[in-house]
Amino acid sequence: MPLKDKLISKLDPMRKEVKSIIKEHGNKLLSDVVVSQAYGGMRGVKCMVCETSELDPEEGIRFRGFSIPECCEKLPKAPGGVQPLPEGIFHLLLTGDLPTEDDVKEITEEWRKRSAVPDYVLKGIDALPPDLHPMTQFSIGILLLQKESIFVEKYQGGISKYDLWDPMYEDVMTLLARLPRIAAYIYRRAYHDNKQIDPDPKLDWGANFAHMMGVKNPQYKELMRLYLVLHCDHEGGNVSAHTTHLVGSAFSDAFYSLSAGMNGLAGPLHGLANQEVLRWIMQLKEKLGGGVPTKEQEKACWDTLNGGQVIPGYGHAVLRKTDPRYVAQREFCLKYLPDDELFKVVSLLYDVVPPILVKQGKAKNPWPNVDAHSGVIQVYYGVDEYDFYTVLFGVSRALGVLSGLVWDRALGLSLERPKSLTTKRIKSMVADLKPKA
Ligand code: AMX
Repeated sequence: MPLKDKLISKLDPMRKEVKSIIKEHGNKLLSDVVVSQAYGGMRGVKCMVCETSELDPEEGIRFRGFSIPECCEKLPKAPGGVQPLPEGIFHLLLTGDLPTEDDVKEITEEWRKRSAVPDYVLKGIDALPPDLHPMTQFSIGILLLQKESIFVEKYQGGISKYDLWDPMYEDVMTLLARLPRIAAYIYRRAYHDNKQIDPDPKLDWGANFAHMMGVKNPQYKELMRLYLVLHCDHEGGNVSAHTTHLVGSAFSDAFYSLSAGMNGLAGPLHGLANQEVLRWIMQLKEKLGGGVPTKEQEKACWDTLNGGQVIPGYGHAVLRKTDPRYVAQREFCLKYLPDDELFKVVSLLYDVVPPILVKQGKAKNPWPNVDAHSGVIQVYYGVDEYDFYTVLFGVSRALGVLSGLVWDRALGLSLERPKSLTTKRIKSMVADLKPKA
């Protein structure tokens, strides 16, 4: 069954289920909120819905119920490849079903058909300083695509809010089809004298992205397939997913919503941590005189902490164990680059950093997250322009947050509008508030 028909077959049952949950249980408490949570980034407050994935603090992410090892095993692979195809994870996130080989071929073909990036978008990027941070260029590139939004056209033509998922789906498919070209264009322009590489219509989405970036080693195509699967989604509350969802709740189209989400991903506490990790490791190497540093790393970690900075790539707002996305990348390294010097540094840091963070006693999770590992693999394949790493993350994250946007409109989710309070108001309330049991 074609992807869109499959999605259509899921809509009514899901809408009925949601409607009946709201009708029967709508006034039951999901969460209490205490004063410190209002000031503390709303950690742990259960107050939003995301269908595509769910994060367990101990186990890590599950995409539509499937863990990372299960996805790596069950999702279709490219001919001759062993890594899961990003088209497959998109199918899973969007429909809730594992795809067949034919399903992923259909998505590859659909994205190929929609992939031509209009000239004015490339010209718009050309007008930017090449040394403007790649995430800024990426966000602008996404916004420039907005001119062709079908969602806007249909909305202006008059459409029921329950039918908005359809033009949203169309925009999402076009946007995903074009993202690798925009990202690769920015990469080649910023770091390779603007020598652009034409897409190869025979390649799948991830491999074509690797090809357009110009990395020759064929293993890199496999890496990118894995990378684009691993970073795709992390439930609804993280900054990039929440921002995309929030902006979309105003019926802003997919281009506005994703661009906003990417601006959040560009923060160093979120996706930008991947570039910061590499910068930090290289500074460490320099400080320690090159080579694989030894336990002297401990001192360098303390210097960072005592300087009031965070150790990038460690800690997480929800996870309380080593991130399975870190583990999957570590397994890739053990297979393809076991003797790489930087991989050894990363492995040593895995021994050194957690006990230090525990000793410092602040971070609730001393274990590495996804960003602690991704950069060193890029360096191994010659992509050593750290500032570009968050764009790679962004291309992947689009798969999840855009699938979420289609479902937001399909379920008719409301404009997001929580209630804020002033400190003055909170002070006036606290005497009468009960402490959490
Ligand atoms: N190094 C030093 N201190 C850290 C730390 C780290 N890696 N992780 C957390 N802490 C500190 C916090 O800054 C906070 O200090 P404060 O009380 O002085 O404000 C304290 O420990 C408690 O924080 P927390 O509840 O454990 O984490 P959080 O939910 O507030 O923040 C995160 C989570 C990811 C922002 C934080 O762990 C961090 O800054 N890590 C480093 C940056 C990073 O790797 N970000 C990427 C995360 C994954 C992603 O989104 N891509």
